[in-house]
Amino acid sequence: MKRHVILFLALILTAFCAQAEDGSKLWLRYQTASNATIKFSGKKSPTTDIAINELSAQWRGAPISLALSTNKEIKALGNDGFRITGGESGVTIASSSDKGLLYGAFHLLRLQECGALGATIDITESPAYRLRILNHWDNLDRSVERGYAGKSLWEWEKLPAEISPRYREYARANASIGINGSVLNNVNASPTILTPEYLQKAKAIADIFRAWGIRVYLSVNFSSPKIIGGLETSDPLDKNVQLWWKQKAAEIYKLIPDFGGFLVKANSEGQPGPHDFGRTHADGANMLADALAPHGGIVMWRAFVYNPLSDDRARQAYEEFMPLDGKFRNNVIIQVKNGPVDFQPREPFTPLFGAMQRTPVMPELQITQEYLGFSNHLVFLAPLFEEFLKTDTYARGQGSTVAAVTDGSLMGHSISAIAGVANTGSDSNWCGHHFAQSNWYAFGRLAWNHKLSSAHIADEWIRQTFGDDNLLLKNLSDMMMRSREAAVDYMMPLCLHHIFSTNHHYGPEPWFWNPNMRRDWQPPYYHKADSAGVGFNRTSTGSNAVAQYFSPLRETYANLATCPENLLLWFHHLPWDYKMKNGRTLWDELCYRYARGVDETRDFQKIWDRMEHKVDADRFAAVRHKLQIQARDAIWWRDACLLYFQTFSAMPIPFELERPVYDLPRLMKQPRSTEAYILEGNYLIK
Ligand code: GCW
Repeated sequence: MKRHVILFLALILTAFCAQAEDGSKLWLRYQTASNATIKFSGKKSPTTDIAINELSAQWRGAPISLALSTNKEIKALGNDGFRITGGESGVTIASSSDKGLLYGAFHLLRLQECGALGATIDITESPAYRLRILNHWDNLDRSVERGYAGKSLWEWEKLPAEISPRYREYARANASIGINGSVLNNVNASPTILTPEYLQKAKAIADIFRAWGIRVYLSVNFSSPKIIGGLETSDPLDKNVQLWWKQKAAEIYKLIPDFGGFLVKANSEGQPGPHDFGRTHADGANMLADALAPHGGIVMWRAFVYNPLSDDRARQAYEEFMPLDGKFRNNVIIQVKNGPVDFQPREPFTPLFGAMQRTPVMPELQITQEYLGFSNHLVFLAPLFEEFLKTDTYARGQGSTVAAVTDGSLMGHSISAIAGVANTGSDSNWCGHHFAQSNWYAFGRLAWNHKLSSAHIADEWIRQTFGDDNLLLKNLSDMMMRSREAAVDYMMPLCLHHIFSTNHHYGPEPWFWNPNMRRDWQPPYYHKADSAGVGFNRTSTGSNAVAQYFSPLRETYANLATCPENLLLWFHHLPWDYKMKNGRTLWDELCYRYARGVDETRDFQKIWDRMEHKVDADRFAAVRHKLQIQARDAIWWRDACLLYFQTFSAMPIPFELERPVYDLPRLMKQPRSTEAYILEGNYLIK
C-alpha cells in the first residue's frame, strides 16, 4: 500500500517535471529549494531584496552575509563588481552597490549549479564592459525584424495597464548573466515610440527592469521632430529641432529617471539622418548627445552605413567615420558591427575597431541567427564572438585585440559598451531553438568577461540547462563547439559571403541577380564567380579594403602565402585550380568543405539521438526535429552552391564525395518562401 502511494507520488512528480521542461526556465532551472540563512545589513533596496530572495530560495551552502561596502578595494571594482569570500562556516558577498550584490548572488548560484564551488571561495569580479546591452529589433506591431521566436515580448497593445509576467522573467534572466541594458525597439525606428502614449508604455517596462539593474534605451527615428513634432524640418543644426529633442529628453527623464539613452540608425538602408540636410553623422549624433547630456544619457550611433554605388560595401563604414574621429561629444559611442559587411557566418573584423581612437567604439554582435539558419539550425555563436573579440587589430602594437580596443583598457575612454541583437520572442522557450538560448547566455557572459573561452561557456550553459551528466556534457559540448564551423562549411566555406537568398537570408541563392535591384544586396556582388575564379579581390589590385587594417595585418591579409585560409575568398579572387596549402585545388577544397559541413550535421543528429535517455522528452523531440531540418538544409546549401559554382569552374566534384541529390534548375526555381513558412521547416522541394 505504502509503495503504491510512493509510486503514485513519484509519477506525479515526474509528470510535473516533464511538463516543466519546455525551456521556459532557460538556464535558471535550480532544482532544489532551500532555506538558506542570508544576512544583510545596510540600506535595503528592491535590488538587495531580489538578491536576498534569490539566495534564500536557492543557496544550499553556508550562511551568507551580503555587505554593501565602502572599502577601497571593493570600491575599485566599480559599481557592478563584487568580491565573494568565505568557506564552510560562512560566505560574504561584498560590493559597493546593490547591483554588484545582485551580480555576486547570481555568480555564486551559478558556481553552485555548475558544481564549481571549492571548500574556500575567494573571487573578485568586475565586468569588462560598463554597458552590456541587448538590442531588440522589435516593432510596435509586435513583429520582430530578423526574429525567429514568435512575436515581440513587449505587449505594446496592453501596456501600460497590463504587465506580462515575462518582463520580470526576462529581466531576471538578463541580470543572472550581467546584462544591464535593453534597447526596446527596432533600429528601423518608428517615430511613434517617442509619443507620450508610448513613453508611458516604455516607462512601465523600465519600472519592472529597474530593480534588476537593467536600464531601458530607445531607438529613435531621426525625422521624429518633423513627423511627430510637427516641425518643418529635422535638420540637426536648426534651433527648433534642437529644442524639440531637449524637451523630448526632459519628458523621457521625468518618466524614466534612469533612462539609458538613444540608439540611432541614420542614413542607412533608407532611414533618415543628418545627410538629408547636408550635415554629418557627427552633427546628428552631437545634437542628440546635447539633449541627453544634462540627464546623463548616451547616444549609440551606428556605423552600419553603405552606399549602393560603392564598389565595395566592406570599405564604407571606415571611409565615412574615420574623418569624424574626435568630432563627437563625449557621451556618444559609435556602434559597429563585428564584420564589415553584415553578421556573416565568418568575416574579418571591421577595421574601425582599433582605428577610431579618439571616439569610443562599441561592438554590435548578432545573437539572432539572421544568417545562420534562423532558429532552425543549432549554431553556438560563442566561438564566433570569441574569435572576433580575441583578434589582434595591432592598433597600438601587438596585443591590441578587439576586446582591448573596445573595453576601455587600451584607449582609456570612460564609456565602454557592447551590444547584442536579441533572439528573444514570445515562444515558450524564448528563442525558438532550445540551443539558441546558449547564444543569449554566451553574449551576456562574454560582455561580462571577454576572457572566458567558448568551451567554458558551453560547459556552464549545459550544466545549468540540461544537467551535469558526464556523457551528456561531453556530447553536447562537442556538438556545440563544432557547430559554428559546421555552418561555415555547409553555407560559406573559405569566407565566401552574402550568397544567401536575398531578403530573408535563409537558404542559398548564389545565382540571384536582378539588374533593377541594389547590387550590394545580391550574391554575385560578393562572390564574383566567373570562369577565371571566385572571391572578392580586396587587395591593392582590387578594392584595396585591406589597406584599412593596421600593419602587419594588411600585409598578412593581402599576401596569399599568409592570408588565413578561412578568410581567403574575402580578400582574394582566385582561380578554380589555385593550390591550397594541403595541395588540393580551390575547387576541390570547396567541395570537401561543403561535404564536411553536411557530414557534421549528420553527426549532430547521431550525437543527439544517443542522448535520448538523458534529456527530457519534450526538449529531446524538439531539438531532434530541428537537427533534421538542419541536416536537410546543409544538403540544399551544398548542392545549390556547388552546382552553381560548377557552371563556372567546369570541374568535377571529387569522385569520392557524395553526389548532389538536387538538380540546379529545380533549385533555381524554388519558390521564394516567407520567413514564417521557412520556420515550419517544410519549404524545400521534395
Ligand atoms: O543586416 C541587415 C538586416 C536588416 C537590419 C540591418 C541593420 C534592422 O538584414 O534587417 O535592419 O541589417 O542592422 O540595420
